[in-house]
Amino acid sequence: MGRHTRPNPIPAAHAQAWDRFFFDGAGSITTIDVVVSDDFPQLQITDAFLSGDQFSVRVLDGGSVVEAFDCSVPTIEGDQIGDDYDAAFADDRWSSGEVFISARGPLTIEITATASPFGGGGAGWRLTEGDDPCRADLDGDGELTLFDFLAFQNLFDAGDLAADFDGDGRLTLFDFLEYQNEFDAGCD
Ligand SMILES: [Ca+2]
Ligand SMILES: [Ca+2]
Repeated sequence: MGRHTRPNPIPAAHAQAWDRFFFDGAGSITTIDVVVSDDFPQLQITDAFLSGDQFSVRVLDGGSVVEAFDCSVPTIEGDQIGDDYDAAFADDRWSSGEVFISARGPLTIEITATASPFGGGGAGWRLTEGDDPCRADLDGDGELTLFDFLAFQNLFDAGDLAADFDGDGRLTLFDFLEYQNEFDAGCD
């Protein structure tokens, strides 16, 4: 069991590249301080090197959990892929997972190794581009309610391009229709 801490926030300009982290056996925790921006809101985690490790991830704002997910279960132990994180992320022999982070600003990523057949290893993480899977939740309370509809209407009436849901740079009836579609589709 061990605890690794990176005290310095990773500059956003570096956030697109995969960065390596090391972990000890199962139960060890790695914490990484980041600054999350609109440019790179998608957190991706992947095991690399020898397959078989598995992770559980939380994103913390102070003491509050703002996102949490379990990485996939690796399908095999002991296959070697080196530090090719892109390949490992796409390959189900290596545990991986991702989440869209809604919160912005300084946050802490906490990665717990939940399985580690070789007693430790190396893995990768990065922040990258991503789309909000629930952008219809305009008031950000995690549910789609009448208040989100009202918030949309307010943005639209104010000429705020946050209401440009079809992304054509203008506010038209089609934004209303797109908003309604996403609202009806729900967030899960
Ligand atoms: Ca809402
Ligand atoms: Ca539009």
